[in-house]
Amino acid sequence: MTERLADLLKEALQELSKAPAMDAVLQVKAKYLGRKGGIAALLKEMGALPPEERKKAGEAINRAKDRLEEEVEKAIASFQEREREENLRKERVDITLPGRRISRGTKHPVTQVMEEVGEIFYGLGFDIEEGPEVELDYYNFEALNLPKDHPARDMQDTFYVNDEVLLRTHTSPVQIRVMEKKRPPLRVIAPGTVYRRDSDITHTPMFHQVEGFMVDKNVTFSNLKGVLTLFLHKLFGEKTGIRFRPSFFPFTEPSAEIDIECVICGGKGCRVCKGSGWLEILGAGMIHPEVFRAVGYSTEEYTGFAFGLGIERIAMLKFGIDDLRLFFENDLKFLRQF
Ligand code: 2NL
Repeated sequence: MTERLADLLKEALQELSKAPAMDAVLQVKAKYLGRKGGIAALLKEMGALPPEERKKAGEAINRAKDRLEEEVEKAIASFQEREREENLRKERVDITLPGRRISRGTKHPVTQVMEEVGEIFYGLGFDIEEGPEVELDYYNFEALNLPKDHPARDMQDTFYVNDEVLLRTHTSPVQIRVMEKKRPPLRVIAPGTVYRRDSDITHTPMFHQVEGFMVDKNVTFSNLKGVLTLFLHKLFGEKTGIRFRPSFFPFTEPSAEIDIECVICGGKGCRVCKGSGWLEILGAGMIHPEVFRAVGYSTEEYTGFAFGLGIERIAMLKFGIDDLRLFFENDLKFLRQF
């Protein structure tokens, strides 16, 4: 029996040493140390030995079992360590590789100009206000001295939702709402999207506008000239020539249109300024007494000026864009240039 035990141990250790992987080690463990394994078989046989031999045989088998168990545990530990190292190798990252570039979007040129206009007026103490794009006829027309059937309503083709509701054709209704809610002194600009039933090479049915106004005691046409001159010089450069021409709007009296020297040809005359050397850039005027009456302001106590400008037109001039439709195609090759 001693000899068979020695052979069994030798065989087991040999198989263990040749085990190529974890599952082979576990097979060896089961084959020799399991409930139906070689060691268990010898322990069973031991019962048949005479009592005086049994003790010695028992001790020998247990020693062999301990030894084998120790070797099996070592083999298991070694394969576990190997597996761990393998996993670490697989998970290794090259921290010197450059990261994936995040492609950044750009602000739309219309947004850029809107923000720049906003910043200039903000610097002059104007508040920036917004309002609904779906408006009441009252705020868009009536309160601006454009009663129903007024011929001047033909100047603007309007998208109507129903008799009383429409898409605002300018941002003036925002200013009416502000005047209704607050009392002078007021300095406000209203940037935003507006809608008109107009669609050709130079008109889109949706476009952007900034309107502004100032109301206080003793606001004069000189204040209008001063503020708008300063604004245009900031926007187009201090050396840009500016001129005021008389004009007409139903909501201002007197009214003016303001031109700048053509930024394309410097005033010599070109295709963009149609040979005149001047570009129309702003409409403005002293707020009409009828508008003050609609918002309940005393025309004795207060005067004010108001103005409006189209953002797309300014963006075209500032960035040298010759086709309005480019703003609304959302072609990234176009948009990324600004
Ligand atoms: C233009 C002309 C203008 C106004 C807008 C205005 C607003 C109120 C009262 C009086 Cl609440 N006027 N706005 C005044 C004059 C001209 O815009 O050519 N816009 C693109």
